[in-house]
Amino acid sequence: KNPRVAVVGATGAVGREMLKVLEQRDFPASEVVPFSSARSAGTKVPYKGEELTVIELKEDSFEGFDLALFSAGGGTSEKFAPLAAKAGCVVVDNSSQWRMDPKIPLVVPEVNPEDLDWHPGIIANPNCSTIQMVVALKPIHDAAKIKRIIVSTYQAVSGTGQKAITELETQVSRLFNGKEVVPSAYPHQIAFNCLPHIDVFMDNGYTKEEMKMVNETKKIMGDDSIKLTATTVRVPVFYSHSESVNIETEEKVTVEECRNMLSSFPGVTVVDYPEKNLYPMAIDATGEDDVFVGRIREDETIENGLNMWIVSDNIRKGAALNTVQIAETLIERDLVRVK
Ligand code: A2P
Ligand code: 11C
Repeated sequence: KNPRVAVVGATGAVGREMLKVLEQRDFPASEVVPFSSARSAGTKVPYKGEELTVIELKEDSFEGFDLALFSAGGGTSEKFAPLAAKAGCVVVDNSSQWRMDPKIPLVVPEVNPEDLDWHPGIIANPNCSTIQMVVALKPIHDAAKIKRIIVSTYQAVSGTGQKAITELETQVSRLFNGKEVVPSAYPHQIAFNCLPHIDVFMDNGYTKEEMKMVNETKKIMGDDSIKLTATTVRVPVFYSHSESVNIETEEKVTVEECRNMLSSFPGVTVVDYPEKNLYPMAIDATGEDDVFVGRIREDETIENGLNMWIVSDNIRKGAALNTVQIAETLIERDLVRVK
């Protein structure tokens, strides 16, 4: 028997992509039902050639469901994920609400699928900028133990949601027509600009996005000894996050060995042909499933160091696809009880 699946936040940027990914991967569901807040209840979303009617999420919405995929913000997950779990659903949650809870597994299927085995009804999907980095670094960590990571990100506006996608479009168009822009999704103009500010500032001077990368990486890799420091930057790109990553390893890894390791790792494509001007780019990664890695080169200032450039579609592998892959892995490992 196939699970009956609730998609919570189905009208959002990630929720819509979840429906698309479920359809593209022919996910074995007996039924897929989209939920949103009262604001968009009654609107239609496309799925498998049909238009599904979006239903308002209520406390008793989860009766009769086996699996619930959430992407409707932390507040919605805080309130509704425990209700869904209580109703017998397995929840895969894309918000930051449960990620650092020691009782909740935080999973990237290529990296730590075994952590699904101890799920208590809720599984957390990591932050997009963390997911693409750990997929690329996992084979290197296994082979040579990563001691330290220095990462700077170049993140697309779609990470903020639909309102920021619209804001970048509007600002570009208004500026070209000589009109003024009034920032709303961000504290400053995002068109033709870079903001070293993602999510809120914390007491230590880092942003929450930067601290998510630090803490989530350790939890997913199952290694608290990895040192990580991050600078996260919003850039005027619609889709796909790019990352400049510097690592220091315990054992030596040559550029050639790194390319080989990454090429044979599931979910990674190496694009590294500088002589042909070929390297990963946001516009090429968008709509794709893989994490793309290039510009692999030795850090000549330390004994065992590498630099690389990691790009992936933040809405797909960074959110919707990873969530659906977690659901698929749960089914493969027989961890969903279909009522
Ligand atoms: P709605 O369209 O009704 O606001 P995005 O991140 O792109 O802005 O999308 C957020 C998604 O989360 C939307 O589908 C939104 O629905 C949904 N959402 C927000 N708040 C709630 C809530 N309290 N209950 C259910 N869905 C919610
Ligand atoms: C961004 N990484 O690009 C954020 C979006 O914790 O799931 C995802 C936030 C999160 O703005």
